[in-house]
This record gives sequence, structure tokens and C-alpha cells, in this order.
Amino acid sequence: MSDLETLKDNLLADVTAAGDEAAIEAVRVNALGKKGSISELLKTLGTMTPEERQTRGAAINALKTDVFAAITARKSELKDAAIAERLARETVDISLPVRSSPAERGRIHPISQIIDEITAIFADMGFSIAEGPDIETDYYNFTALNFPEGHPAREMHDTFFFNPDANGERKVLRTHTSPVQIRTMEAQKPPIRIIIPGKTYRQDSDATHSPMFHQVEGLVVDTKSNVANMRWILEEFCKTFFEVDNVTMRFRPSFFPFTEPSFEVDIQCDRSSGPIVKFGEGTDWMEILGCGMVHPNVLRAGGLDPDVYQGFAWGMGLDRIAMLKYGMPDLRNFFDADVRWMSHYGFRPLDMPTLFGGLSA
Ligand code: 2U9
Repeated sequence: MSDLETLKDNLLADVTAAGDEAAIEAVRVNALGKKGSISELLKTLGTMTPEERQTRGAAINALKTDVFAAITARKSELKDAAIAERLARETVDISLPVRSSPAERGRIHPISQIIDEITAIFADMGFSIAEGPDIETDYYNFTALNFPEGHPAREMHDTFFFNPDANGERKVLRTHTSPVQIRTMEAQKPPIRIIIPGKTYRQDSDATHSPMFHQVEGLVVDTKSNVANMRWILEEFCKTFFEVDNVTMRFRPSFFPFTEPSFEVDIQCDRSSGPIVKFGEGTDWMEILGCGMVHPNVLRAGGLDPDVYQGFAWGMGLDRIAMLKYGMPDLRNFFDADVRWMSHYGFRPLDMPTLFGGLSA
């Protein structure tokens, strides 16, 4: 057997024995690399006589062609085998349930839900949303709202007072969102149709009172606004909010410094079937809001002439309404940040309340 045949047999045996892509690459370098056995033989072509080149030269070239073909074929075989092995190893279990996205798992707090529901209803009636600061001056929280200095109504609010500042002024945590209405009247001309959702603060804490609570107030000011308009708006609101076709409402005379006349409003309901109250039916009454015609002194404080303009306003506490609408027994849970409570009572983030799609469905 010639030396070329022996070399060919050995190299082809190496090709067959190569078990992975790295091994076949080593065989290639060993045979056809710069200092490989076949490359060294090819270098001898230059020193050959023309006759030798015709016989041995042709044999070396044939050896190179055969070995190169064998290496290429084995390389492709090993590459396919490696892919098949990875496919077998890296399996995906498509029977596993899809994990829900964080946006799906999160929940909207019932208070945020109630605010979204109420703003959807009033936005549909042409109201805008107004906001203002939680830390207020005594003037905006009391004086402008017709609470005289030293009047017992100031104490009724169980106000949180700040220490007096350098000018002796004592700021407060707003006890209602009403200062926002004064700021709005100062800033814009009637007609005014606004609702004001927000946090309010009073020193009070038990199962149905929290020192920080939430209100939505509303204000309408125009030249001819009257009690009948107010009654219609509040009835339309209650029907949509409690998701019933009819409501019976009772307007009882009351007193607030900022409205005259003033009313407390009850809605007919049925409390006979546990914590979730049924509205629009039954023989019980439940107080849901207060309202009245804006006091002339309050219009004046907002920079409006009470001989030209008249307005009405209302206010309701959201925390109690949320407890009633969704059957939650203790207000304090609202502020515990307990994930289990939230996943039970919270609302899906992508189910936005709309009048056409349903408020809380
Ligand atoms: C301006 C003029 C009038 C807002 C009003 C009520 C009646 C009322 C309470 C309901 C439950 C507060 O959270 S609660 O304790 N509110 O009864 N609020 S009229 O009247 C205004 C507000 C601003 C300039």
C-alpha cells in the first residue's frame, strides 16, 4: 500500500471516529490546516518534475478532494445530530397554563373604583373634575365657606391643625373638599359644573370612620340654577350609580354653613338581606349625601354676585358608600394594604367603569 493510500485510510478513519463538531474540526486542521498532513504534501508539488507532478501530484490532489469531501459530509452529519440533540433536550411544556401578566393580576382599590364610577356618571352629564391641595388655609377651609370665627361648626369638623407658621397662620388638613369650589369660583366665570373627588381629614377612627377619608362634592353655578335642577341631577346620579331603574329619594331639611336651604338626602332601600343593601326597593331609608343652594356669602367669597348668580352643591362620603355598595363590613380594611383583601374586594384593572359597558359589572 502506498504512503498516500495509508494516509487516506488513516484520515478517513479519523473522520469516521470524530464524535462531535469540535472533533471533526480537529481532523480538518490536522489534514488540511496550514501545517496539516495533506497541506505539507501539496507544498512538495513545486519541487517535482513534470512527470512526477502528473502521477504523484494528481494522486495528492485526489487525496485532498476525497478527504475534504469526507470531512464536509461528516461535519454536516454532526451538525444535524447536535441540533436534534438540542431539540430533544430543550423541550417546552406547552400544556403549562399561561402565567397571567402583572396588569391582569393587579387590582383597583374599591375607593378608586367608586371615584372612576362617579366621575364617569358626571362626565356624561357635562361636568369637569377639579382638584386642590390637601393642606389648606383656615380661610379656604372655613372662613370663605361661611364658618364665622369661633363658630362651633369649626369644632364639629374635628380638624387636624398644623403648628402656626412664622406669620402665626395655622394651616389645616382640609376637612372637606369644599375649598376647591371656592378656588374654582375665583378662577373661572359661570357657568360652573364641577365635581371634586379627593382625600379629606378629621380626627375620628372606628369601624365606620377613618381619620383620612374620601369625598366627592359637586357644584353648579349659573344664573338660574335651582333646587329642582339639583334634585334631577342627584336622582339621575343615584339611579346610574346604584344600577337601578327607579329610586325614591327623601330630602330632609338640614343645616350646613355653606348652603341655604340645606338638605340631607335619604334613598329608599332594603336592608333585610344582610350586609349588601338593595336600592330602589324596600321599606328602609339610608342617608347618602347632603346638599343645598350655595349660601350668598359663599358666592361672594368666590367673587360672584349673588344677585346675578345662584348655585347648588352637594357632598358625599365615599368610604361608607363603597362599603354599602360592595358589602364590606369594616372601613379600616380599606387602608391595611392587605393583598388578600385587595384580591377579594379589588376590581380588575382593564374593566374600566363606563356608562355603556356597565359601572361595576
Ligand atoms: C361650596 C358651596 C357649597 C357641599 C356640601 C354637603 C352638603 C354634605 C357631607 C356628606 C358626607 C360631607 O363626607 S361627608 O361627611 N357633605 O352634606 N356638602 S352641601 O357644599 C358646598 C361646597 C362648596 C363653595
